[in-house]
Amino acid sequence: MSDNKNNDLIEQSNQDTLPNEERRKFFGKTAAIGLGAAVAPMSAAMFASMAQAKAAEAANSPFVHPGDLDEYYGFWSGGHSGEVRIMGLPSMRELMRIPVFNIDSATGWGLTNESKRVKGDSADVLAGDSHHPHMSMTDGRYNGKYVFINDKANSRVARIRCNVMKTDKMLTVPNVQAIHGLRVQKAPETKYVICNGEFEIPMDNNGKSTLEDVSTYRSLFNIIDAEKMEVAFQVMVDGNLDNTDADYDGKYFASTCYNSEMGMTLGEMITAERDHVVVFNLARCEAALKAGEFKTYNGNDVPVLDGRKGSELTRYIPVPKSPHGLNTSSDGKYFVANGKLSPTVSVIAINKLDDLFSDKIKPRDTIVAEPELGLGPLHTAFDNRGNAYTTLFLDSQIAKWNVEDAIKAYNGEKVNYIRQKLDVHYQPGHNHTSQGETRDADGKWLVSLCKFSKDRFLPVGPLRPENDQLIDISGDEMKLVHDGPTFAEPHDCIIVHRSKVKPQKLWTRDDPIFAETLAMAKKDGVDVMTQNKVIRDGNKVRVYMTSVAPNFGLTEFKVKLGDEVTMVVTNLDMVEDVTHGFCMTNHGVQMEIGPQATASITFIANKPGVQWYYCNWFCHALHMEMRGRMLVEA
Ligand code: CUK
Ligand code: CUA
Repeated sequence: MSDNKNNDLIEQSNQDTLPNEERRKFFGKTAAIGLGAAVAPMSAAMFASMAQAKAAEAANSPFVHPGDLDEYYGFWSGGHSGEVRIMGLPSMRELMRIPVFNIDSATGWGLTNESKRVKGDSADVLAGDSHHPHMSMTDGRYNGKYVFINDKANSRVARIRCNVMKTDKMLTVPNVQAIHGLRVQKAPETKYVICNGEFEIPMDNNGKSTLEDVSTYRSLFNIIDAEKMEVAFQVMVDGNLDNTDADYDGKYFASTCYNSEMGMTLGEMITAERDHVVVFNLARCEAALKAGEFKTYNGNDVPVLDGRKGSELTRYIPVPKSPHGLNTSSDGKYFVANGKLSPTVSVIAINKLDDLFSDKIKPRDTIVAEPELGLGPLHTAFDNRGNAYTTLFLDSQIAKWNVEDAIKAYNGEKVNYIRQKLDVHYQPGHNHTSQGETRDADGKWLVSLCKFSKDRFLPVGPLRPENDQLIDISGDEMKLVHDGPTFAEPHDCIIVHRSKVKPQKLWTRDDPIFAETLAMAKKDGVDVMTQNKVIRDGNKVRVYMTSVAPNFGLTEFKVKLGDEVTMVVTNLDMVEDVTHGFCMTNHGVQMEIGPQATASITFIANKPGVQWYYCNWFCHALHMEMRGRMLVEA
């Protein structure tokens, strides 16, 4: 174990002992006193707990005992729940939910003014379908800054800021429908987020096209500036686009296409024996953009490059049949396209792509292996020992295979590249290895996200949970060690070592998420940290209120029937884990106010009389008493 890890453990253990310390103050009168300096000395129990955790890591044990901390953060998509979840691995405990494209009554996500600002032009869209969470990287390694996620349902991309684990940017991508595959540029850093428009639509989708003539229908590859969260440019392709990934050199992106036929019905979409992988040449795309070689559509100014067949920006590599997942091997050598309707995966050598783009070789010459693995290969993950793990949806198995042996077999040598097939329960979609999409792949854990659980859990009615299974891959054999029920629908996940992620314990007062709210307060001449004030501005009323467990700064205020009321609540508590809530009864108004945060929510006071408001996050022994009255004068 490196010193680095050791320090990390000590820090985490310190964190672990703080709650007791706080609880004492919490029930006293000193809740508002900061605890920043309170670092408990190491106790014998803590050393014992650390030793236990170290032993567990060494033996790759899935057991994380009460009071111990997980070694990895997992970021799970919530599928059509629209959210992202943070898991602890190997315990598989759900640690937190991050609302993104959904609305959430606990935190007020989608209800508060701050979250509506983040959602921007889609603030009124209340649903979403999140698939692919991926963390920003530097030099092919997670950098702990952001997690990006797509919304297939509403063609959006969102960004989660990992220091607070909240969604901080959201973007509706124009000119496309159904943003599906999403990954990040791995190196030299995540300048771009890459994502695919899956459904083909008329390029100018203005109601003048027909259902019969599909000649103007296109799919676009999207390159998004990761810092600005704006579309940098789009690339028009032949066929549609499904999943995508990037190389480790910052040169190429690759996407699968399952509908090269441009069929509009299922039957039409699966006629061809081969579809393709499109490879995008980033330098050439950027040069074309600079040279102004683009068009715009639908009345917006997003540049669209032409990357259809014959273009210098792309190459099309034929692969069998309706491929789905696209995964870059963690050694940076290969793109692997998963055959779905073919029992094979196609292994593309990334070091042959330069020759492909200079036309020295033909597209199929980049294929160095096409191992047959089983029925319904969807996604592939990698360890640090040259092995790949492919989900077989129809066979309900994970196939472990060796990449170099598969290449030998493709070259006619008699070698068995299959290492093991493990039954999973049931019908796996994505899988992911610990840090397996980065240079830090460590070959310890594999998660299989199974779409069906059937008989694996107590029955809970016609709707069943899915089954996220944890598999120990540290030895020669894969071993299934845990079944974990999950709610719809973790399509994809990533497993990030905890040393990469450093979340804050309190909000900082200069956080951009509530900067605009503070600017409004400043305009109203209110210092939200010290003042409680009701400001009337025509029929708009702004109520500024502090909260310190167990008190709101105002226990009563008056408005008039029909007023538009904005509540601005600031949590002055400096104590970790003391979150307050604000709920106006009978108004559908709820929100979270984290320690040192300001949050706001706006509603119409359309019910005359006395309306109680209360704190709805349990914060104190006198939490029930943390309430006040709004009088709505008729
Ligand atoms: S997709 Cu769901 S199993 Cu959206 Cu990545 Cu393959
Ligand atoms: Cu404040 Cu409950």
